[in-house]
Amino acid sequence: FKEKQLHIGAVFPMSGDWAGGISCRPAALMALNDVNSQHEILPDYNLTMTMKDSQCIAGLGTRMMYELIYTPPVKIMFLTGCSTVTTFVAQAAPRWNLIVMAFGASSPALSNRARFPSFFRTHPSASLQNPTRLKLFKRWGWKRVSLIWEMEEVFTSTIHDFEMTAKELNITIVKRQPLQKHSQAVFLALKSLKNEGARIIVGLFYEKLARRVFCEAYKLGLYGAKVVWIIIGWYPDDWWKFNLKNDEINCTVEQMKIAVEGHITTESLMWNSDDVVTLSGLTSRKFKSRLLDMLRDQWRNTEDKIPEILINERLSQLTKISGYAEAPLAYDAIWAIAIALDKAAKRLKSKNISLNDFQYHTQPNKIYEELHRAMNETNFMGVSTLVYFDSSGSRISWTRIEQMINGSYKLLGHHHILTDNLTLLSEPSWENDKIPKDSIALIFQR
Ligand code: ABU
Repeated sequence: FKEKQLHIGAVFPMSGDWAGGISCRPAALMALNDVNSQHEILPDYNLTMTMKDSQCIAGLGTRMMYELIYTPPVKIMFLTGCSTVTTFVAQAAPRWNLIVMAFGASSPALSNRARFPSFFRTHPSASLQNPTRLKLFKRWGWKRVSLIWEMEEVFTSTIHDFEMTAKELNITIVKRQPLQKHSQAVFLALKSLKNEGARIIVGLFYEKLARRVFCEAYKLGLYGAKVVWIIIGWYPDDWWKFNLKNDEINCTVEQMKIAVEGHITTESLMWNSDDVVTLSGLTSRKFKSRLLDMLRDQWRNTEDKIPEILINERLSQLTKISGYAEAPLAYDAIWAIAIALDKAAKRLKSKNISLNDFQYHTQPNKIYEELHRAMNETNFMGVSTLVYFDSSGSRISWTRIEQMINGSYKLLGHHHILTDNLTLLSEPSWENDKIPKDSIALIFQR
């Protein structure tokens, strides 16, 4: 029995552009339960989490943050997901001496320590994908690429990072195309890409807009043997089939399947190998089976009763559930918070300060300072591999490369940016067995 209470505030995106909270919330709850039922870390404190849904909307998420701050009890740290929300929460948090930990925020902008001094994340920055993309382009002989991205800071900052590195490698940007959400804007943007002769296209957008993009690409014929799309790899499997009717995407599943065929994805590797025993004692295999139980409970207890047969169907295809890929990051985020709290508690004890003395407005704030220091010292084996933070509060990881073949993702290989080690298990399948060209071939006539 742990006598004292410590509270953290959490904002999960349960719907919207990235509904990762669906899998990440149960993963965080599982971690909370595991932390509270052992006695080495935080022996005197029971950790509780007050949760809100941000719907991955910046304004709503910020309101949730205020509600959590101004409704007792005092929260000592914050947990967030979704870059658009996290950016606002993490920028404001230092005003209340709050450290923010994100399990699902990939925006490279968040690595700016001057703007986000109290921010840490278990989710790697999306800028990690750029060296991998460029490595692949070199391998396939592509020197002319086009860029299209949703106008959110998470993507704008990734594109900015891409362009800086691409420039050093003498890669020419054929077309830069920012993208608004509505269908007419998507149509015009893609038409303009097509008119410029775009062949190799890096596309960065949330899943919902991705469906619109590929539907318009189908209508305009911007797909097939001569066009290669390189997009984000963290969408759930089958993302291109979801919600077509509800979101008024005027393409059939068959048309979408044709449009997405052959695209390449890159994404951070977020799962440890099956049998590695982690700090919590869990292996990834065990974590997965417990997550499955948690998800089952979550769906059994929803207000609108979900039939058991549907629950079983969903659980038989975990990789199609939003946030499944990132669930280990949420589990490890809670452990990182608990370890930092424990370390800070021990150091503060010698100064006669308890974590329960934490206040939002004391300056200087010894508890905040010790917590920040402890966060910087994080180093443990988690279900998402080794957890430690660089000087910007982010993580480095392997990148996984996949290709969509006949409606399913096929693993092509991995890349590590620090060692520049690219291991390809197989080359992509190209139509006609030829690597597509990066530009329209010039035909000289006599
Ligand atoms: N892997 C999910 C990242 C979501 C986001 O950055 O908003």
